Amino acid sequence: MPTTNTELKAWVEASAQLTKPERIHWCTGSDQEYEQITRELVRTKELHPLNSGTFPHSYLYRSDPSDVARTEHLTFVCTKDKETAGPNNNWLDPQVAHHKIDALFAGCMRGRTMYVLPYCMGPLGSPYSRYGVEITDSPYVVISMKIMTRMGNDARHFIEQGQPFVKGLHSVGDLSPERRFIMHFPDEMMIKSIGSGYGGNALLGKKCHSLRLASYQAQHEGWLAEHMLIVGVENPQGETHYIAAAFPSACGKTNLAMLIPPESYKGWKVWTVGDDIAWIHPGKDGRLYAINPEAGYFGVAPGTSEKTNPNALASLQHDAIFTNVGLTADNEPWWEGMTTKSPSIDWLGNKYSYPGPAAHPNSRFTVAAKQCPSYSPQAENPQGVPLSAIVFGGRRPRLIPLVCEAKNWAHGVLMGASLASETTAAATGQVGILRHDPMAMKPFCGYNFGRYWQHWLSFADNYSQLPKIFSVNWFRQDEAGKFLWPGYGENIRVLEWIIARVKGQAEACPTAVGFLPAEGALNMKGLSLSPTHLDQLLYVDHAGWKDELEKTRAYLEQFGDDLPAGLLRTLESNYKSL
Ligand code: OXD
Ligand code: MN
Repeated sequence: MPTTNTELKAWVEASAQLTKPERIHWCTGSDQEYEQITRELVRTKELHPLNSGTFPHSYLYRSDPSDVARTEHLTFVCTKDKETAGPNNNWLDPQVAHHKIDALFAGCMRGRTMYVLPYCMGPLGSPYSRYGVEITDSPYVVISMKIMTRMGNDARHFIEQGQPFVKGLHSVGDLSPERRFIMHFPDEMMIKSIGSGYGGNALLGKKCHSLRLASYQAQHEGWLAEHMLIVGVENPQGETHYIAAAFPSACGKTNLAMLIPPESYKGWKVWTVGDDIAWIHPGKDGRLYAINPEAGYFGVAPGTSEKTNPNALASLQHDAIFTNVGLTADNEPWWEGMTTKSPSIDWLGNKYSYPGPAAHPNSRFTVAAKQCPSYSPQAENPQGVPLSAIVFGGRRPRLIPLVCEAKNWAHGVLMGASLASETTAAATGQVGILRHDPMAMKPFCGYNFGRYWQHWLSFADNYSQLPKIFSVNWFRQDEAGKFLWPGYGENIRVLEWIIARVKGQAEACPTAVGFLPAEGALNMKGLSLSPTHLDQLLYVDHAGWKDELEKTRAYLEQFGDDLPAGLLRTLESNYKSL
């Protein structure tokens, strides 16, 4: 075995004993290995090579049609007691969970190769990076993890030197939703996932490690693991401010992370540090610093276009994997929202027939972060980037203003905790239902939300230079159901105001729900938006807010004794001010 780490050796041996693979392959993470695995997947027709002239080294992967999104009802957090996992998680006693899932793992890799993938989340050698080893029987997972993480010998080297590592065991099993589970054992730093090959369930470095286990670890160690993009916004004077922003899955994090400012914003530039996850640590100076633990993007394809995200399209011109998208007659990937060409084959591999869809609504692209034209020169900084602002946003047709600054840190935590959004195709279940999704972490917080909010609140006691907190809503609609705000590149206008507020240079109106941009404070140059639209975008409906806070209180109260008194107090004082 290519390891001297006795813990790793013993665990790989035990996993092989349980799953009975035909052979074991230790991944090196080399380009040759990637080539060899993709070649083999092409031979077995699991990968479909795309047009080599226009999309060189790129592939289409079609998953099992029943395995296209995260399955939250089959995802468990297995802590010693149920209260630690909290009402926000499905819980099983760890012993019961191991027993249940090991029965499914028994012999499941017979005749297959077991891949052992050492990986690092975060820049190699950063004091904030964390390590893991995923054992899997899915070669699709191997090539995806090569893109999404620092995978292979370099990561193994750190583990050999004694860095702790998360143990992840994954098998596609028989892909039956009846025998699918994603189980987390935070006290053992272990993940076991079976029955799904879908990214969020199977690339264990992503949601399972970097959010569920990491958030649990972060609570104990005094940092934060968040479902946030990270961007640097550079102004024409060359000054860059970093913003971390939490939005629920498939609500535009990747688009905001790769924003291109409109014509009227000459000299402004947005730099992408991360599009999905931020690990946030307090620095010695009392500021918060963020790293992106990932090395790639696993983005939602539909809706990605020249208009919405030209940087993503540019990133996808080579060396990308597309999952469950359609194909054009030229053997190029196609999805809803593309304005050029038309689909000829749908995501299931059938001849496309109108009205479609051609691509699954949760079809994805997987691509290395460094292929993005706006990839930040600071993205690999081992110390992370200093945060000027934290933003919470959801998909809300009514009530929530375009942008609002929290009155203070505790109010900002309440804003995050009150986040609600319409469900999307990133998880199985009905789409478009308004649900509470605090800090956009509902599917990802590895412990009791009540304790998580307390952890957030505690930062105000310990650090002096915290970022300001804001809420945004790009999705407010008029009476006729039309979006009031153009979004995408125009969102820079809101980011500009946020940064100006951080610098104490923009006017705001104090309202019962927070500080809103004063008249004329949002830069509208070059945007033809009627003043009534802007009024509607910033309108505070007091009765609606009272109702909202009552619903939030009812939601928060389910956390009982774990609900921080400070959060409830903040809610009550907001209620009174309405
Ligand atoms: C994702 C998700 O894939 O949030 O990032 O579901
Ligand atoms: Mn996500």
